[in-house]
Amino acid sequence: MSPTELSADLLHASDRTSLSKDSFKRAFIDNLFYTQGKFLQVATHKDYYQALAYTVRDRLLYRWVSTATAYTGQVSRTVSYLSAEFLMGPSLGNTLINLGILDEVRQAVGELGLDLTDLLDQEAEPGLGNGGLGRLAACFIDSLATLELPALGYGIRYEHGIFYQTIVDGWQVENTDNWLRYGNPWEIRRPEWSVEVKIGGFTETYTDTEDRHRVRWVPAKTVVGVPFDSPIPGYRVNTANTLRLWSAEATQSFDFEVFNRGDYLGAVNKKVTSENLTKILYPNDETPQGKELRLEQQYFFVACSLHDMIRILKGQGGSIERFHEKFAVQLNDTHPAIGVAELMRILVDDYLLPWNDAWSITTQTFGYTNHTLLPEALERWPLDLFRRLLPRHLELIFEINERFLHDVRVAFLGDEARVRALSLIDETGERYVRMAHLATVGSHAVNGVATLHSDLLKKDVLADFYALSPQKFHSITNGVTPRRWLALANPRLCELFRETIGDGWAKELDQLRRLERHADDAAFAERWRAIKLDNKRQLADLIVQRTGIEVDPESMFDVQVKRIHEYKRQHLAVLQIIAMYHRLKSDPNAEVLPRTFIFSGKAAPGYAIAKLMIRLITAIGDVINYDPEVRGRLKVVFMPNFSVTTGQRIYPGADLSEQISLAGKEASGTGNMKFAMNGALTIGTMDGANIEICEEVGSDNFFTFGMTAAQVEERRRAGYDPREVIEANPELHAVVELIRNGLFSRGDTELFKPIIDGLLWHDTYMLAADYASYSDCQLEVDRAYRDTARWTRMSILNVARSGKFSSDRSIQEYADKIWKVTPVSVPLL
Ligand code: T68
Repeated sequence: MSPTELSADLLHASDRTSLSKDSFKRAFIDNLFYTQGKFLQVATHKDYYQALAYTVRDRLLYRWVSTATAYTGQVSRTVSYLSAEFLMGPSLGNTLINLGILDEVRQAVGELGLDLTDLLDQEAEPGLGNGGLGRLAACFIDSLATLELPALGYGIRYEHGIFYQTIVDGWQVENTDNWLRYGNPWEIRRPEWSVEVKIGGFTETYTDTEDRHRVRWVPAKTVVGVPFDSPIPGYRVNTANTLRLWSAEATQSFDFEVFNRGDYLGAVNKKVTSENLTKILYPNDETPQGKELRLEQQYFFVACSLHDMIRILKGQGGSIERFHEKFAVQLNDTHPAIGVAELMRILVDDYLLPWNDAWSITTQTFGYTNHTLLPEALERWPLDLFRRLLPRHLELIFEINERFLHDVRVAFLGDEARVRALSLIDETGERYVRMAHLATVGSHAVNGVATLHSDLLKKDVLADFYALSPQKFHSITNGVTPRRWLALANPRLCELFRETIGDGWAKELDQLRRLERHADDAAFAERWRAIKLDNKRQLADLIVQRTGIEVDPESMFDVQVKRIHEYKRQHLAVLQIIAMYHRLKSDPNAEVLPRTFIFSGKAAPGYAIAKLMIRLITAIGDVINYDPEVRGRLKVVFMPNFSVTTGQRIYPGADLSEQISLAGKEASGTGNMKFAMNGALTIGTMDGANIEICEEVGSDNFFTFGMTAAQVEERRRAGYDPREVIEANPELHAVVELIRNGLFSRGDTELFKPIIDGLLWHDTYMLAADYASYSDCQLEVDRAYRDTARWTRMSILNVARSGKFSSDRSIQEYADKIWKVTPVSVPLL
């Protein structure tokens, strides 16, 4: 028997693989004893969780090893998804869904006297991302595995993820995240595949044995990247792909040379410095520039990952010339764009390939996804910082640039303005490397994340690149995984799906269309409403638990959850809430539709205005929630610490989804999709994927307002004066005055001055211009909500028509248009 057959034989019917309930219970007790060292009677909830996680992981490992074995025997093209962020959320629940054993496990632990929900709540969330971009990476690897596509997710194992947000006296306070405190049962450390990464130093020329001039990089230091692997199971398939996150370690944990000189502290210093590299996740500040450690992080994980791919290629007997045939590498934004220069360095310096061959391999390897239109968010690195860290890469970038600009000059004779605009180096002031240009030039495919976004990329941000190579440009609208965002988050609704249309929808979300024929069925609508009400009750419980604020589940839950940013315009919603409050105060007996406004989201720690926006939300809550005249008809809640876990509890309980960014600013949005598939109706601008959601669900089932991206442009060109608009609108004017005069700051007229001044003097995101339209649209929302039958019908149609927004559809498009990869089905060993 071969070793593989031998272990496969041992695995069959073992307590570590069997999905039967009895076997599962035995394995759970076994893990509790042998990994946690506890008996059932004395164990804590944390112990139970750990034991359960290991028990489930054992069942996964069988699929994981089978997948690795199947891939090793194949030469099929593999996707490498390079992302500085993977916002995975807890693994246990999702794994149970994807393995199809949620109910069985609930029963098994129930028979041991435990409640599965309590145990699921014990898992610390790995918050290794800031928001949409990191969560997209997580949805995408779920879909890659579900579609049985060979894929690896490559990223960074931050010791501290996104900060934990608390609200103190109405202000955001950032607390250090420590997700690894109790260990991580889902990861396996793989020191045998560690990679040495060089940083700093200088370059020198030499003559090789064949008398050719070559360049050599003499680095200043070396760090070791150690991979930690986690399994990513597909939904009800045998495939379990790998998420490989790199952790930085010192080459030697202790510097004996320094020690022997008698410098005891200095001896450990080097180790500490190296390990700082992957200590923290950077928040997405508006200005990403100038953070040396951040560039180091980017290079570190990209270098480790490319090295790892070459190891895999070699392991299969492949030659370096075929690198691009084996790997399709996707750059999730520009954070891994240094990979273009690193692959060139490897091919040209280490493998001595001719430049043109190296360049052809490189461009056939990479694809680049852009996620932002905000010019200030485009990554640029000051040249001297870049040279200090990556001297050889800078030389290569200069060379790439020289050759590229030659092509530009040939394509646009005499157009030196275009040459400057396209250059990889920004020379308008201090010199910078433009990472989006490097990514675009180094990739065979560039894509935006929604139709409008891709169009604007072609028209503005990357217009000159589009003129040069239009065939490179694609549009792939984002999606979200229905496994986490429906099956796991909204079990009640999914039970209704199951009874009505079966459960094929979880793999083929378009099947939700079959719900359409029940949209006018009164009994079905009644159940639909009852489910929403139950979800709202649960959410209300969570709200009182987290904020102390009591809310009425019968009121409309009007929700805006996402990062706090001026362009997302949480403050536009605030102005509208104050107007409603003002109306109610003017006529206390007015017929007002009770609403609960729920906000949640983090502000980047260095983004003062965003933090002040949070303070404004909590401040209006403090006034409105406790005003007896309001009689509880309006409530404003700020839920602290928005995360994947809190999202899972919020989306299913929402009636109204606020997607109110200024048109042309939100690349796509993905929360908008999660709301729609959970039966919330959207009030939104024609921005990002809102446009496509509106198209899919039908404009009768969607509340649109505000200027289009084209109108925004037009208005700006015509000369926009916000004061004019505010003065001409008595309602808006009154609202601004209330804030300005200190109603929400106990008379302090300074506190919210930056927001008010911003509004009056600049209004960069044109709140005033969109205000009236938003306010009218909210009245339309009120009317629709009062007609319960109409609202329910709209809600059902939103869900039924949300199939397009499955990340399975997005990934299929990437596979067909960009990666050219096909599925590999995995037989169990
Ligand atoms: C988001 N971007 C887009 N960036 O804003 C959103 N940035 O419209 C889109 O739906 C989503 O990406 C997915 O495509 C981000 O989330 C970041 O989080 C980020 C992180 C680090 C640096 C810059």
